[in-house]
Amino acid sequence: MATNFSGNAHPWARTIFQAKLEGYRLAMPEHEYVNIKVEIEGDVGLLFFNRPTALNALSSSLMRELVDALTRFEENEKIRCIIITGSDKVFSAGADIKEMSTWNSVEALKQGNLERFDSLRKITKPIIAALSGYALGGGLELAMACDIIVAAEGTKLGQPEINIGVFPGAGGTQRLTRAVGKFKSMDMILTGNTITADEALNRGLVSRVVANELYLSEAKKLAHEIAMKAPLAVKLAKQSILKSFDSPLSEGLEFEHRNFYLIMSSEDKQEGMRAFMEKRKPVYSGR
Ligand code: DAK
Repeated sequence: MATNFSGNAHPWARTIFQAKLEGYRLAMPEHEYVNIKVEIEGDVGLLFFNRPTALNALSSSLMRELVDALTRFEENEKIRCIIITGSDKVFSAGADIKEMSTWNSVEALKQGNLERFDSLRKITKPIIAALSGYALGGGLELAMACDIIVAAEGTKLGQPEINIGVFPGAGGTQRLTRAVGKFKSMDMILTGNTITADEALNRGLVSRVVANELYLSEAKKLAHEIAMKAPLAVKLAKQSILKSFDSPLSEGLEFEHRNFYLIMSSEDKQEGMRAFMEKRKPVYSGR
């Protein structure tokens, strides 16, 4: 017999069932976040990791809150760009080693953190990671799952998992290799050594490096700049770029061309081109 969760089921049963449906999102009031903080600045949603005593280690409860907050940002039509950041001292020192030390394979699977990392892929709005201090292990993997990375010049980036008897398991072996190539990726992952923000920039691992005190303001400036563009064009451009990681060139080109045909019917395409010809700034509606 099918279970009807809209009926008299216990509220917790309903919550868990709903969470599974929504891909591990657990709906929680925003004011109950304890491991993150969220702010909305105009059309930009900001998410701050907030576990200073654990150097923003990505515990399961932090990851749950992260997915919840990102889903809210995605659903909020006013938000057009998202920033994920930490503090000046640390973006994130990686997955929570103290928590992970108690897990065997079954427990790790049950926690579902891998699915939480992957859930970033469902967010269609651009996500900027703003790094400062350390971006290590799962912290760097999370940044690499974002769309743009702005780093303070003093940031140390690395995959030190090998030093604690494991290796990057949340996308690091794949995304780092695609960003910096096989040889640098092998060097970083097999030694666990960190690299500087400048080296990361030279290797294509980050988008921009700025003075330490400017990383967040630079990320905000960039986010507001993107937020002013036509939202549908931004969404389809992001989708098309991400497609290039998953497909051969011919398939990627076909995907891009279809998205381009699609955008030709948007109101914002009309507005953008009309505004150009009328020598004024466009006003986009998102349609
Ligand atoms: N987890 C838990 N606590 C951490 C932590 C971490 N990753 N990093 C630091 N802390 C805690 C320290 O234990 C310390 O706590 P107390 O001892 O005071 O209670 C506090 O934060 C301050 O740390 P330190 O005293 O060490 O601070 P320092 O400034 O001296 O050193 C450091 C900063 C970043 C160099 C150092 O803390 C460090 O090396 N941290 C560990 C970095 C690391 O190894 N990261 C990789 C973790 S493994 C997956 C998902 C994710 C992952 C894998 C799979 N699936 C879903 C499948 C990812 C794995 C990882 O990221």
